Amino acid sequence: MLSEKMTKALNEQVAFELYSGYIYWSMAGWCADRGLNGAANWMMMQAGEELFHAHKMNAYVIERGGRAKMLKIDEPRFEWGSLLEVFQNALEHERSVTSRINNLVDLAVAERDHASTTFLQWYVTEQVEEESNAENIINQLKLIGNDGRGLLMIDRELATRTFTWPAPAADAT
Ligand code: OFO
Repeated sequence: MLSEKMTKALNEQVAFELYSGYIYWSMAGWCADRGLNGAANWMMMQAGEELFHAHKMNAYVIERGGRAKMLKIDEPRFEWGSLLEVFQNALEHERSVTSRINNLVDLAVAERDHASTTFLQWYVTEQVEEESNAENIINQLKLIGNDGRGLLMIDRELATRTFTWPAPAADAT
């Protein structure tokens, strides 16, 4: 069974993962508003991943006998100056998520909660990908600078991203 402290920390992270989804939905809206439909697609797929991160963690809290509590979700940022700034902001956010996941692992280790330590490894690995994805796009956007054709090419590439909600058996919860 989860400790009260671990339950509270996981419930807070569930809300933060939903907040991540809110952020990416907001970024998708900004991109679509500027005709960057590929980037908007990328953000929508990312938001889908975030909802899955929240779902997976909430299911774990319930499975371990914790009391799942839905907490308040903040309103995300609405405006950015450029697509580069959007992705820089996304990377900054992902780094804060990584730090929160690391804190959760520290708590699980301190409590000798081996099940949670193992469960959280999935998120540790996922964060490597989350940061790397944003970093790669930032590097490409920096390379093209103010070149409109380059931006269109990147936008086409971002349009190809897909996300499929994992099947329950692959849920690992
Ligand atoms: Fe859930 O990893 Fe991004 O925020």
